[in-house]
Amino acid sequence: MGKKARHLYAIALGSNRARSARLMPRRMVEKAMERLSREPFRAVARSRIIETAPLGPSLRRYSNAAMLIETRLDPEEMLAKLHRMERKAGRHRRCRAWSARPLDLDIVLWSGGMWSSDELVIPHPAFRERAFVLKPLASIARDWRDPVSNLGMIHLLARLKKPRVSASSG
Ligand code: A4P
Ligand code: MG
Repeated sequence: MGKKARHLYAIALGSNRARSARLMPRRMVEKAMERLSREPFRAVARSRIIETAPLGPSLRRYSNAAMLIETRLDPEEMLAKLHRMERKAGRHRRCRAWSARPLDLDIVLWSGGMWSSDELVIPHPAFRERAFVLKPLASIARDWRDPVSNLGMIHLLARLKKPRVSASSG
């Protein structure tokens, strides 16, 4: 029968804990980018790696980046692969949310539009509020539109930078 279809994914990468003295966060992200460029993946675009201030209780700065990846893996298979990579990088799933982690790999968007299961929601529910995701992503996928808001990455990023009148301070 026919081969499985090719899909395009936008992946956000982050790290804020050194695995060892030789594997600092930036290097962790670099290594993950290298892995995401080999079978069963094809790297379509890689952003620069940027240093960002932590959002949340962690005190360590993050290294963040984004990639566009082509693969025949479907979203659940993709998530399983990313989890395996996180584990290999020394991440323990039971550690509490928001804690420092050697590697965090999130699926932000995919070419199939929206996806929702118990395990996985695409677009990633929080990405519109996160400059550390939007900034690198806008640099490699400026014309990709969020299927929920119908806004492009540049627009989402600009909206985030604009001061808003709202109840929440910050
Ligand atoms: N999951 C659902 N949808 C998705 C998706 N689209 N992509 C599920 C990936 N995973 C998805 O993930 C928990 C579960 O979410 C997964 O098992 C999957 O089934 P997780 O990575 O363990 O945790 P989380 O939901 O990502 O929450 P966590 O770890 O509390 O924090 P976040 O939201 O990932 O944020 N500051 C800076 N500057 N840079 C950062 O990269 N990252 C975080 C972590 C906090 N502050 C940061 C940064
Ligand atoms: Mg995550």
